[in-house]
Amino acid sequence: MPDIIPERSASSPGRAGDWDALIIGAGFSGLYQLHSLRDRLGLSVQVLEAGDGVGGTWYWNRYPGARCDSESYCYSYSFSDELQQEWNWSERYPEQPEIMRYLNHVADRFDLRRDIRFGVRVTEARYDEAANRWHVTTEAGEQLTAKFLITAVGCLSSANVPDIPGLESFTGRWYHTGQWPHDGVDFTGKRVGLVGTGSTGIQATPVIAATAAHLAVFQRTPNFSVPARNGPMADEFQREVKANYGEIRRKMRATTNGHPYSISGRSALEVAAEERQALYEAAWEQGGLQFRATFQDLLVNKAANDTAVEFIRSKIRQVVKDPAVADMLTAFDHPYAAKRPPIDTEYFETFNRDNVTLVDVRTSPIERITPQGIRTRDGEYDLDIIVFATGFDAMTGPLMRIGIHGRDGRSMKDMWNAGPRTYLGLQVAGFPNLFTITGPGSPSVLCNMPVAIEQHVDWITDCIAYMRERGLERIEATADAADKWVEHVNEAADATLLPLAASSWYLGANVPGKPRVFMPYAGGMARYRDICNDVATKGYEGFSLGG
Ligand code: N01
Repeated sequence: MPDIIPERSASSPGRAGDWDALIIGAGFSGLYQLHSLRDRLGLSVQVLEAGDGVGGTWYWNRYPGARCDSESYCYSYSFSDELQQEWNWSERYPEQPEIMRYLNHVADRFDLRRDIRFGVRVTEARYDEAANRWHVTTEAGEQLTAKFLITAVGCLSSANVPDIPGLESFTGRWYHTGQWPHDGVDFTGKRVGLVGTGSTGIQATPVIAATAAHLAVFQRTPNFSVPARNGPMADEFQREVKANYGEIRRKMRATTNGHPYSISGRSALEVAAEERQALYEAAWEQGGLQFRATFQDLLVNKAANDTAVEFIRSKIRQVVKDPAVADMLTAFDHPYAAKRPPIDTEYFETFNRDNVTLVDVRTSPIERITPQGIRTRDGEYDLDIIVFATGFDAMTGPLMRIGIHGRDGRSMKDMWNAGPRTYLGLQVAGFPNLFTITGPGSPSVLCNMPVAIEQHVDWITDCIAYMRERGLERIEATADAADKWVEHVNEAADATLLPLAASSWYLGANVPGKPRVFMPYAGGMARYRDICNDVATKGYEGFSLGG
């Protein structure tokens, strides 16, 4: 797609406050969607962003140790060759400030800021059928209208602060990692409690432990983690990547997870024990999410998965000196990678420090937060700071907190009270001209996110171009297509081990009262892309289009 920037801004509204398209969110997806609709199609577009800057999830998640688990050279946009040639990454995995520098560079390079309004939170969106317009209301009470409404709100942007009794009585300071203060938190000399051992808690633990007087990690579910093996980006590797970006991007688009590596064709069960061990050792040394690709059946065959579980368990036991702590860290209750697998830098090593305690809140649950700290069934922990690394109301949360009402005033919240229902994760029946980038029912979080985002943005942009060429004003997923898609999403999940993790946020299980439905599409990114392309080639099969 060419980087065409028209001489005149296309983004002046036809009449006050009325736009061709409104986009909610200025993260990876909102920025690229703005560029595509404005600079490729020439539409009038406004982006409404709650934060004071671009970045989306990276704007909010500034917690200590925040770093991307995808490798930097492939956690980036592919739509502009000039952009990928001019940008240099400094490490194997980019740290949060580096991703922010990158996204700010993108916003400047493509002159995006003039069409983004910062500090504007959308509180309601209602579809007006007679006018075929979306009416959007902001927290400040402003009203805007648009023919197309596109949510670019991310999958992990609605913080989940657990409802633990007594939190309001705590006399220290508490923070959620997804709403981290922009001027940072000084842990020096402080007694810190960290609740949660997902990807975030596992990244934050070693960094907080390095300066805190004492760190207590409250673990409910032991988690698998593989070393990230982060390090500086070698100049030679960067040159090689840039010389081969075309091929690398082609490969990323053709794989299940949107990463530039293939999953092995071998079963973990067909190789001899010694060879299996050697392959796991090599993958462990290499580090990163690629560990999942060591064998083709790790995510579909429990016996194969068990071999990975045993390997990781033995590695943790070699690192952690106290056998009782090692027991707590390895009392796994789910298959490896059935929850999003973290990668780490010295997470397990941190439990060998004198100033770190692991607290098992599975056997001894948190009872309440007191003015002094956290009380579990069996102990009291005096704290100056509590850090909640307790995750997000994922995928549906960011959409639900905007009151979205479709045809006949029907609310998305009511419609999804038994779980999300979309067609391709892109549209919801009864909500014409609304597109949900990386919505539930699409691969999104099971994929390297920029790959999933670019695929959705390109598909939406092509769809709107198709409509404009034919004078079509309205597109809406049919209820029948959505029903069939939901069935297919369930089948795809059931063909894997992913639903076996009882507490996974993929299932909504981390938020009390949320329906347990496997939300992302587990059929693989490459297959999903083919399905979406096929739907478009057949004149947007499963959608009803009107004048
Ligand atoms: O959240 P999580 P996260 N009492 O939901 C625990 C992405 N990400 O922020 O498992 C006690 O995974 C909960 O325990 P349990 C990535 O996709 C990406 O870590 O429910 N504990 C769990 O241990 C990731 O998967 C990157 O029993 C409570 C933890 O809190 C996603 O974001 C970095 C509790 C939550 O883990 C979310 O990760 C970080 C309670 N009441 C994250 N409630 C990068 O690539 C919850 N927990 C950079």
